[in-house]
Amino acid sequence: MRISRRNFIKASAAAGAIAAVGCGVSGNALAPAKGEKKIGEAPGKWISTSCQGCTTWDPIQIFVQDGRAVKVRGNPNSKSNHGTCCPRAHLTLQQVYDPDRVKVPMKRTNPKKGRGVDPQFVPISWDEALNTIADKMMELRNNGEAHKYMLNRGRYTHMNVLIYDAMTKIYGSPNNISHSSICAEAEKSGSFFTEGLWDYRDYDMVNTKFMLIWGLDPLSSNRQVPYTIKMFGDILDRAKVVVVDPKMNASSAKAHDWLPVIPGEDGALAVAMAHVILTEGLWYKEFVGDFSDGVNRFKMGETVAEDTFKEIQTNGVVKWWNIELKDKTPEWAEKLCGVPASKIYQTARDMAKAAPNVAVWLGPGAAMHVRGTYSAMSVHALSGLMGSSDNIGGSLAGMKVLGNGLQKLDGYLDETAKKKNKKIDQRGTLAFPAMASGKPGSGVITNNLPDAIMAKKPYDIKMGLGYMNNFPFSGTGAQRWEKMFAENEIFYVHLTTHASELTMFADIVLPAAQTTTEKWAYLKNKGGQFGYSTILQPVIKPVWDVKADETEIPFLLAKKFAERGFTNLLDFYMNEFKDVETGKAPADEKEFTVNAVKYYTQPAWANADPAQGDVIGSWEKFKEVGVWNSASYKFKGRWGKYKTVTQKFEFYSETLKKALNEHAANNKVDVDKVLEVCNYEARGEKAFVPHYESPFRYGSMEEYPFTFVDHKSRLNKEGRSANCTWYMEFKKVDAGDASWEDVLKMNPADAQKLGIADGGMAKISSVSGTFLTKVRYWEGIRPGTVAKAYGQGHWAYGKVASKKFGKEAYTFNNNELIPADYDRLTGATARNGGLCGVKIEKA
Ligand SMILES: Nc1nc2c(c(=O)[nH]1)N[C@H]1C(S)=C(S)[C@@H](COP(=O)(O)OP(=O)(O)OC[C@H]3O[C@@H](n4cnc5c(=O)[nH]c(N)nc54)[C@H](O)[C@@H]3O)O[C@H]1N2
Ligand SMILES: Nc1nc2c(c(=O)[nH]1)N[C@H]1C(S)=C(S)[C@@H](COP(=O)(O)OP(=O)(O)OC[C@H]3O[C@@H](n4cnc5c(=O)[nH]c(N)nc54)[C@H](O)[C@@H]3O)O[C@H]1N2
Ligand SMILES: [Mo]
Repeated sequence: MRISRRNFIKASAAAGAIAAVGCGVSGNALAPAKGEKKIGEAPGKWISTSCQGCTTWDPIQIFVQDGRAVKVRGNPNSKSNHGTCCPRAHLTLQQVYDPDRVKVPMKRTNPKKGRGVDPQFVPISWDEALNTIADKMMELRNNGEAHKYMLNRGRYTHMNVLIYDAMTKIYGSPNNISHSSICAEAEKSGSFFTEGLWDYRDYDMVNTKFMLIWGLDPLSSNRQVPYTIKMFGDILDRAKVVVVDPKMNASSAKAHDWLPVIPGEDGALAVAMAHVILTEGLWYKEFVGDFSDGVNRFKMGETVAEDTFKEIQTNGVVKWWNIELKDKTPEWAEKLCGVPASKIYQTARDMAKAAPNVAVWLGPGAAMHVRGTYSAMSVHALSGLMGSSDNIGGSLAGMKVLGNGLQKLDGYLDETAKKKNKKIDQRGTLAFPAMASGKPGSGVITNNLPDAIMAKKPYDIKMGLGYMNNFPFSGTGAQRWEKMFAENEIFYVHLTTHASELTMFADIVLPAAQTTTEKWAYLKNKGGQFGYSTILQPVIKPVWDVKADETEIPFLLAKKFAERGFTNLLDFYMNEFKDVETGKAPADEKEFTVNAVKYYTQPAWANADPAQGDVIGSWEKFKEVGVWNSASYKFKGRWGKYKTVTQKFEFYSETLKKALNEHAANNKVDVDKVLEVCNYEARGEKAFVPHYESPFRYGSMEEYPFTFVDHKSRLNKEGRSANCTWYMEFKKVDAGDASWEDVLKMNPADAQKLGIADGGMAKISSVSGTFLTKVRYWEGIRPGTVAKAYGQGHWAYGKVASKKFGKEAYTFNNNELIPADYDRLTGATARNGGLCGVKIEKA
């Protein structure tokens, strides 16, 4: 090999470009338009917008030439991504120009519903579509059944308040149901029940000296993907990086150490680390405090008197020790979690050496378990012991992002809208505490909808409107969603770019504007120590006859309601969304949309105080720069003011105790009964401290000896990129995966024992069913476990994603294999933590 690295890169970049143009790309985004100049020859312009590929909500810019979007980059004005984007932002081009998009409104003419049943969609006008929807909604309302209408929200922008909140509430239904609990809700309980933060965290990648990445792969997914890709090399130079994940991933491939935990045993590993930190006197004294006489009484197996320890920023460290930690040695943990005791000691000691500049990055892999609240708390409690909560190099809350919230709706609610009806998802019932922000019954339980609706408990549902969601694919126990739609008369409307699985059950399909490229909106997020507000705008003329899901469609429906005598929603939209500069009321749905974005973002773009963040000056300038950055993070601002019951970082969670007691009282039982019904092991005081719970598993070890590990692909934009050829072509960027394939990754030792060849076929079965899959040998997965990336296995969506559109998938969807269950304290869907036992046989 005589080729230099630089020349090699040049050569491969050229080959890549040829492949991209020549491979029959969906829509051929890069091909010159007829009679126009080639890329590079005609003038063009970078336009600011935001990637909607994941919850990073990355500020980006798109280069537009002759009205075509041709290239994507990170927005250089962003302080959170430093002008970078991740591989997925580029897929936007194929999404918007995908020839398989829904191009006009359609209605179903075949009343029969089911997988493989042709809906016999026929094109209709926007007017007919909106009239039909408005008639149905008004009919329900006039019959006193407004609550039998539900709004389903999948991915969204912050404009969702107009359709998700305002439209649903003013119309008079309690059922605005989001996807949050099939997302990563259980993770939030880790920081909430310890430090009162019901949110995802930011992690200080600039200053961290030890990074413990636990149950996620931040180079591939999570919420700061571009920034992590940019920073990871620096972090490796400065800090020790350790990854806890049953399978190797992009981060552990580079990290100093990888602890391949047995799925679901995270709690054992975490409490054993805490045990080492306490017995060896390694906690961060300035945060946690110390024994009054400086003598460490944390000795294996020994109870400690509470009054001997004086805590500073924390609550209950001695209680935690006495109730849970005193016997939880690394030797005990090793047998459960599969990580050698020596590694547990070493990791705890190395981490403590770096305290308080320690980032314990908690991800869904350690939280979205059946007993996930407690593993999430156990992992996050390490940030307390390290004094790294809200500290330099540690785990941070967000900076305030300036913006206006949803206006008050009270004046627009009539008798129907004021009626108190229960929500359909059974939140707040004994088996579903769903304690978002510690309030019982306040969290959504998305994936329980099929069961609740089929049982008609609390009642039946007659109509649904969903946007940017695909629950029959994205929810575990996916079969239940299909059954619900096939067997119940639910008039369903889908606002979508593609005919996905959910669309195939719809009665009306409305072509939605593609979020990143065709729609006005904004998003708020945090990353790299800054908060930000980032704009989305139509960078091109919409490719098809589409409308914006969160703004234009509800506005047009409001007009239709008004024509039918119900004016409240239109009144709200007309009165509250005058142009903030001219005071002019919106003339149509387009003006309404821009007025609304302008109104919600005004405090940011009009900000004049540099202490708050960027001073942009005008709406025009905001559209150009695309992003408003807050001032940088103020460390330790929350010390002494945590939003917990004690205002301290709680190792003994008075906050969880209060919430559990409230839920028990609501249901006239005691806390132990709640824990029993909700399938937790703790009883008594243990329920209030981070502690170990054994993983709950579907399928016995005898019948289903392997454990299934589900994970995200670097190229997944949740479920939205599956029809891109670039997704398929570059699939090999996921460690262990292959392009144009969806393989089950098996340790060669396991596969050989079963006589399965590398590249051979196998049958995989769980309690939910049996599926065929291709097997790939991979040492990056621990024996006894098998892994497959989530994202493929569509039987609808488009020509690339499915084998026979509307009928057949070329592989299986992980959510058909994984049975539906929950971390009931949060309502979150469990898909990690080893809940899915599987059997593998040679096929
Ligand atoms: N590339 C990509 N990035 C995304 C998204 C996307 O679709 N694609 N979506 C965005 C969204 S909506 C979200 S919610 C976030 C979530 O994304 P992340 O926060 O990164 O988390 P997941 O990939 O859901 O977490 C699964 C990880 O946990 C590991 N795991 C599985 N079981 C266990 C276990 O028992 N213990 C431990 N310790 N680990 C386990 C898996 O191997 C995998 O690495 O990502 C966002 N970013
Ligand atoms: N097994 C497994 N399941 C998972 C995950 C996993 O890691 N493993 N991840 C989970 C997570 S974190 C999340 S957040 C959920 C996401 O799950 P959902 O909220 O259901 O979102 P998507 O699957 O992305 O589906 C979005 C649908 O919207 C449509 N669509 C695509 N682009 C647009 C657009 O621009 N506008 C509109 N209006 N519609 C559009 C398409 O029909 C697409 O199918 O999935 C969850 N499901
Ligand atoms: Mo998510």
